[in-house]
Amino acid sequence: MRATRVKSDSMALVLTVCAGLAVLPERAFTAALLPDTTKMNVLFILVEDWSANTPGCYGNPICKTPNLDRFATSAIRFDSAYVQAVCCNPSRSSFLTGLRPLTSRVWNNGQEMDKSLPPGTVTPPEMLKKSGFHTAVIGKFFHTVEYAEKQLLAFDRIESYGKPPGWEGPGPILKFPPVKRAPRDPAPKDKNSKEYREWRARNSDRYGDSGLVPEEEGDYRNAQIACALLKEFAQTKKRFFLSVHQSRPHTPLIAPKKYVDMYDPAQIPDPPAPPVVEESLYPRRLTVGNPDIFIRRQPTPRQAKEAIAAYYACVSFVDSNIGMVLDELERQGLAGNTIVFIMGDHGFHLGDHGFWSKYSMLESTRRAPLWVRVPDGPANGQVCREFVEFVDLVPTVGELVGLDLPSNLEGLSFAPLLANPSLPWKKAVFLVENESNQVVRTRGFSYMEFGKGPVPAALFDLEKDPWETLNLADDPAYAQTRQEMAQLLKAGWKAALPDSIASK
Ligand SMILES: [Ca+2]
Repeated sequence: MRATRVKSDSMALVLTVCAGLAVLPERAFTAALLPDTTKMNVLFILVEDWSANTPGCYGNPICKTPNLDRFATSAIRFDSAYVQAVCCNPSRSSFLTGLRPLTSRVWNNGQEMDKSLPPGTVTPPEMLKKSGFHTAVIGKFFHTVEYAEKQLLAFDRIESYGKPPGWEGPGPILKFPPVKRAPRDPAPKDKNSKEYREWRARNSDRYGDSGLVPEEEGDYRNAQIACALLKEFAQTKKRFFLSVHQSRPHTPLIAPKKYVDMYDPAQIPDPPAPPVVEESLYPRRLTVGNPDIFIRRQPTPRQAKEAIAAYYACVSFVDSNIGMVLDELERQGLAGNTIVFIMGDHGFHLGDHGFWSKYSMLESTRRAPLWVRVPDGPANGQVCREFVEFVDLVPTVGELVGLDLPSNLEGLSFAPLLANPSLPWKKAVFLVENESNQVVRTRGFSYMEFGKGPVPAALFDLEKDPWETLNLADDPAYAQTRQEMAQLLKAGWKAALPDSIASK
């Protein structure tokens, strides 16, 4: 049930500061310290395959993200935000339903979301449309149109993306000149064929100059469409939910030359975890290989640096596009009445462990960037280092804008952290690769269980070994830790809820 809200006032803020958190404030009390968000718009900016190690405000000294860094000064940046699945479809199917992968029944890219979800599951566009929002999406939201036809029908406007059968919304708000580019050969139908694998390698396994100017790029155009829609929303005064997608830095790692030229590969450090993966560390990847770039092979050290530089170029290009949208939000006078979420859909390995993809249960896959700005939020500009999970997104949006949410959600609204980012919160985060391979991460350790294969479990001491290179599962000195982590994994997410919530 949603907390009764009151407009924040200076007295309430003073009370929190004086309380000093010696006693955990009531959840409703904390959330009530936020401004009244129940009439606000919602803007989502979703970015594909985005390593949390890359934005400047996340501590990267090389990758340039001036717009995101500036946005971070007016938002909460979540430093410990974790996805629940190892790749796109299951991660999105989780954070866009509020269900974990073993409940959504989607844990790989081949499982069709709308055929798998438990009956009665509703997603943000459906909930928000029912609540009177004008719902608009630009580019990808769910993994594919085919996997979410019913859910996509809830969008009043679909731009720059396929339309589900029966959708009858308006045509494109902007018309763009055609782009001259080398024709892309169509994908072979049989996804298990050798021809399909070769096609995928041709289209994904490359990096560098895209050969296009920004104005010709889909991601730039998505940002332009967003600006046009924001202008329309400002004029019509519709209460809106708008999702804007950026397809970079997903492979191929190509961007307009001006962004590629920002980085000198010689200045890029080697990947921080060695490319040779011992079988005792992490078994599955040895047989699968990298499916996105450097497919089934390893780059030379020089190629690795070039690819990382190209990934940074893609991130800087995305940053520029996001800046365009955020500036328009200001220009149209909507920033003061719009909650903004900027987020990846999962992380990406940039050569650590020799991985150049997602699909692992390691930190590079499971951690993703997340910023949230509630206009005039009392803690804006701060960093939240508490654990949040992407499955918390639906409950959070629901609490902020006042939705009636289903009772079976498996996340927890982190709205209280938007008022006070230091509030003691979740004790652990959880992610699965499938029904048998799972991980739990606490502040000090990550612990994985593998249902099959030669290595049944992996334990990493994240204080001493943040890049997870030394499996301590069989180290007698860590026997008790292993037992505790195994118990926590078995007990699951409810056992890791904040004490203030768990005791209710
Ligand atoms: Ca993705």
